[in-house]
Order: sequence, then C-alpha cells, then structure tokens
Amino acid sequence: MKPLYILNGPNLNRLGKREPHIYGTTTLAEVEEMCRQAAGQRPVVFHQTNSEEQLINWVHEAIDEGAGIVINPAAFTFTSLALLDALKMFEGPVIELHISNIHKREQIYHRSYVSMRADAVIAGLGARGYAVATAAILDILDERASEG
Ligand code: CA2
Repeated sequence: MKPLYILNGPNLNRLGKREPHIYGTTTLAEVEEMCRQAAGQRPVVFHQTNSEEQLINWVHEAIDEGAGIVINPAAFTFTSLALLDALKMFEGPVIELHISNIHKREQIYHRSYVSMRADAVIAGLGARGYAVATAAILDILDERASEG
C-alpha cells in the first residue's frame, strides 16, 4: 500500500513550544502520533524541514511513491511558486493544512499559492486539523479507488 506523505514546512519543529495562543501546545511529535493513529493501516511518511529545497524533494518523492499529500507549508505557502509547481506534478489528492485560521490573520497570510493546487484546505482547527486531514485524505483515496 502506498504511503500518505504528511509534510511540514519551516519553524513547525517548534510547535508546542512557541506562541501557544496561536498554535496550541501540541508538539510535532504528538501530531505525528495523531496522524499515524488516524491513518490506521495506511503507512505514513511524516517529515518537517526548514528548507524549501528539501520540501520540494519530498514532494518529488511522493510523486513517485505516495498515495496522497497533506502539507502544512508554513511560510512557503505564501512565497513558493516552486512548491506549487512540484505539487502540480502530483496526481493524487493534496490537502493544504494550517493550524491557525490564516484568513483571520494579517493580509500577508491570505494569498496561498499552494491553494491553487490543493483539493481541500483546512485551517483553524488547531493540531486536530492533522487528524481531520488524514481521515479526509483516506476517504478521498477510497472514493477514487471505488470510482476505478
Ligand atoms: O497555522 C499554520 O499552520 C501556519 O502554516 C504556520 C506557519 C505560518 O507561517 C502560517 O501563516 C500558518 C508557521 C508559523 C511559525 O512557526 C511556529 C511554529 C510553532 C510555534 C510557533 C511558530
């Protein structure tokens, strides 16, 4: 069974340790565990990086080996056409995820390049958004498999 790729961009390694009023107190290690629970039998490749190049390389890996992508691109959401181009090459479902509600925040957080490719966007559910996104992408994969 092909794995789900759950990819996280810059600064998210600090999750649970900074700005808890915006991002909560759940750590990235706890998020990873939540995703693995939500994925059940489906294997999960879970990564975080502060490097745009690395994030793109993992999208390339998912193009060859992944069933679906859940991505919190963090600040690259608003800056990276290269990440958007890489995601456009991926044929499976893509869910863009943000812990905070980016639309409730300053204008610079309102224009997402990644949303131009994402099949769905989840924002503002806190860390539980990862479990919701994982469950949703499994549903989408089941739906696509039953459509043949
Ligand atoms: O809400 C999200 O998940 C974000 O993608 C997080 C990004 C931010 O640039 C996006 O606008 C929304 C990263 C925030 C900075 O990194 C932190 C990580 C943990 C704790 C505090 C900050």
